[in-house]
Amino acid sequence: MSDFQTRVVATSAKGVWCPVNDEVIFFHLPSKYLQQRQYPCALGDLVTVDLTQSCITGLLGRPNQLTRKRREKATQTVASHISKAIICVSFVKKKLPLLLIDRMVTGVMQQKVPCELWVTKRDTWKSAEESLFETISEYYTQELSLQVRGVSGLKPDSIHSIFECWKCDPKLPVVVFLGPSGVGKSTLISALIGNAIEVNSVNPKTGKGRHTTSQPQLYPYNDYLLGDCPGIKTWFPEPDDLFNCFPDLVSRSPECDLDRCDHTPNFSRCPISMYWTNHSENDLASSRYKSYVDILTNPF
Ligand SMILES: Nc1nc2c(ncn2[C@@H]2O[C@H](COP(=O)(O)OP(=O)(O)OP(=O)(O)O)[C@@H](O)[C@H]2O)c(=O)[nH]1
Ligand SMILES: [Mg+2]
Repeated sequence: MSDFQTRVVATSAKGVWCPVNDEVIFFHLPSKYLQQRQYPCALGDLVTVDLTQSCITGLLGRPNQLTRKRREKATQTVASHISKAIICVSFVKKKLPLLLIDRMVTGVMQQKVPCELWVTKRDTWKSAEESLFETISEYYTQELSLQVRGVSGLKPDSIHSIFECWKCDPKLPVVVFLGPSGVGKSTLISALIGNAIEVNSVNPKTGKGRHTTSQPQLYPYNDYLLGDCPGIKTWFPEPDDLFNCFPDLVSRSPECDLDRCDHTPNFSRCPISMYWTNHSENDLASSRYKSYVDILTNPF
């Protein structure tokens, strides 16, 4: 029987699930990949499958993809055919994880995947959270042209209306939700598709989630495919030419003409590192410089 073309809608360690007619069927990965501990398929991939052997036979070209480096594990392709990556974060003890935001936003932007930052659980915010959100939203929107939204999974109408303003490119139907465990990724997707996906309460002491979603999965929503992913702790952007990925710092910093300088405090004569080390204001630009240094000094 000839190969059948379909799309990967869920992944696990041993294989993938793909729709065939009205059913979603499991397909094994060829054993060479399992032996090499390589994982060739990602959410959203178009693949060919052998229906009689229940096996993947080929992977079609990806118009785009999002990859994530992982400690002591092979780099993972999170998804392909992506129109948007939604980076989700929430307040923990009235604070936002600025370092994680910078790591994720930088990493995703470096891969030229369009992204937005969604700060979740808006129904729980008090005036302190609203005001911090305003400050952060203004900065990231102006400096990085990043769309920042405050959202609540308990208010489905407001999330539907976000999607109504977008135009779906049929070649890039995937909208992938990324972020730490417990921020409400599955709850947002449930609110959109109108079906309950399993969720769990966050730990009341640490504010951390319980890694409820363990397998990446796509859910159809209008013309889109919404990608629910397991929670992540961090993201590792590429260190090459990293300073230029922080245009807000570039525009605020003095010139540096030192040879092979990375503008971190490791280069004590660097005018840029001197400028930020002596910068007394505890503002978002300082926090962004700290994120920049953290990414370079903890690349993996
Ligand atoms: N008040 C409120 N609670 C929410 C909201 N979104 C999610 N929650 C709660 O936060 C907890 C975690 O939500 P999930 O949707 O499971 O979070 P997740 O990001 O999918 O977590 P992982 O699957 O572990 O990565 C659950 O108890 C949800 O009910 C929201 O908008 N408002
Ligand atoms: Mg989840």
